[in-house]
Amino acid sequence: MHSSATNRRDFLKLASATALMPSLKLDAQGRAEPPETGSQQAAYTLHIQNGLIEIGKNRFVSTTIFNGQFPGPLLRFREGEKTTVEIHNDTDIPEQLHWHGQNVPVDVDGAAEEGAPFVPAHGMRRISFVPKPSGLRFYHTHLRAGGDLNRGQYTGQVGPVYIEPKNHLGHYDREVFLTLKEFEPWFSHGGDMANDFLAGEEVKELKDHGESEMTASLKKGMPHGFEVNYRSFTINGHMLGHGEPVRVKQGERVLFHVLNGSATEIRSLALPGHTFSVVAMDGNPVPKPVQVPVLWLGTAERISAVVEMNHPGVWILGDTADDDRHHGMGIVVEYAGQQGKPQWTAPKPYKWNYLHFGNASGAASTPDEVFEMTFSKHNAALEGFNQWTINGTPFPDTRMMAPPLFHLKEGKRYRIRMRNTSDDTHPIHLHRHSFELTRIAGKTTSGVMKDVVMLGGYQEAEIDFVANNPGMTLFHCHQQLHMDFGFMCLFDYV
Ligand SMILES: [Cu+2]
Repeated sequence: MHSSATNRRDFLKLASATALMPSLKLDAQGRAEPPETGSQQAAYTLHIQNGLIEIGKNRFVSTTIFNGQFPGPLLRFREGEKTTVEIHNDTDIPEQLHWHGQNVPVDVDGAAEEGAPFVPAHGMRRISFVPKPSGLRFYHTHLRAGGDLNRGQYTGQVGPVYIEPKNHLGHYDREVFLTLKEFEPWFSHGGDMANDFLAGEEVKELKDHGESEMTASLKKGMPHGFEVNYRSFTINGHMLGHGEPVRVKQGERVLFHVLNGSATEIRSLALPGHTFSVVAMDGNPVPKPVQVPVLWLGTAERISAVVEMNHPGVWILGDTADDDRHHGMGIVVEYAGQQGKPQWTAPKPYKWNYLHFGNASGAASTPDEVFEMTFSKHNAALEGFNQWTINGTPFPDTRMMAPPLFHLKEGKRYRIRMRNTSDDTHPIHLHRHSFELTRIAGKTTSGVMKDVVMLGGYQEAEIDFVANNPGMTLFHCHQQLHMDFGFMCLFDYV
């Protein structure tokens, strides 16, 4: 699971990496310990550095990581208690560290598009903030990678954050954190990503529009725009069969905190003979913690789910995509006293539907204003890369701030009505605010609070948020290729 102390020592020897900072205390599993309350010092020190990680036996990946390990150390905060973090950048490239899913000020948030300062190359930033809301969050780089697969979230710059809630997520015996991540990316024309797993109907008008534009482009002899593929797939930095198994006992209730740390991929997870009781999405408790056979997570989504260990054996907790699982996307779950080869059984096809977790009756509160947004793809328009637009406007491919497309007034409630004229699924993300799902797969809902939501190909969805955190606010698709090639816009407070 977590990189063991031995692996970490080996790594340090191999890579001659900077020593871990003394203020970062690690437990036996390589996780950082919770900060001391009231400490004037930095609770955590993070080092962005180039290094090697051993994802399989004698198989090392060279990438950019935090503190010599992948995933970065689990940072535990207490909701509402001010904390200080030092971010050192030991690389040659100015970096951004984004606190994903937290309602923090712009200068802490870590997105240059909003105006947050960079962590200078070979420099340091010391930031203080009040962690919130509670639950599973994460930190990751927020650099544009463009066509450079050694930058941005194609690297190993991902680590989990857990903000201790005032009320715990029901009854469980212990927590297991799982970070899903691919390595060794390459480009090809077109991809093979699952696209039929989300509940909801395609909207004919959106499909006609998207398909006619694609047909015109292909007729002109343009190939499909570039997509990213990966050679290796990992959970907690280890390919299936290479890390420590998750060791469980019969009757235990294990709370899995799953983070999709991918740059571009949608992931699924199943555990043969078991079901997941989803208690929180993106760290926020859901109104209805229903049981599901498969978890689906778009890029940057998180799910906290309890699994009752009532089916003894040695199992693969793995991706339902055979090819990705065969290339490492899985982890062994081993019951005490059981042995043998880890077993996999494919689950029945299952449609992922956010509606299951929300309040069925009663729509959400009425918004003060509705923003209409149409997302479009222009096939291979930017030197072979697809260009993305919001209402016809692509975000400029520079680090400069663009003029805000939408304006907010503090305290008002806004609805974003999203329409997708492309065949791709988009994990849509709003910075520094949480939003409520209000219309999904053609039905109204309420009560599910998130910061990333998947919008299916040619589908529509609506999300609401309250403008409660003044400052420039970035909205984008979290698929790195999409955000890097135009799929972003800014909101400002007026
Ligand atoms: Cu997208």
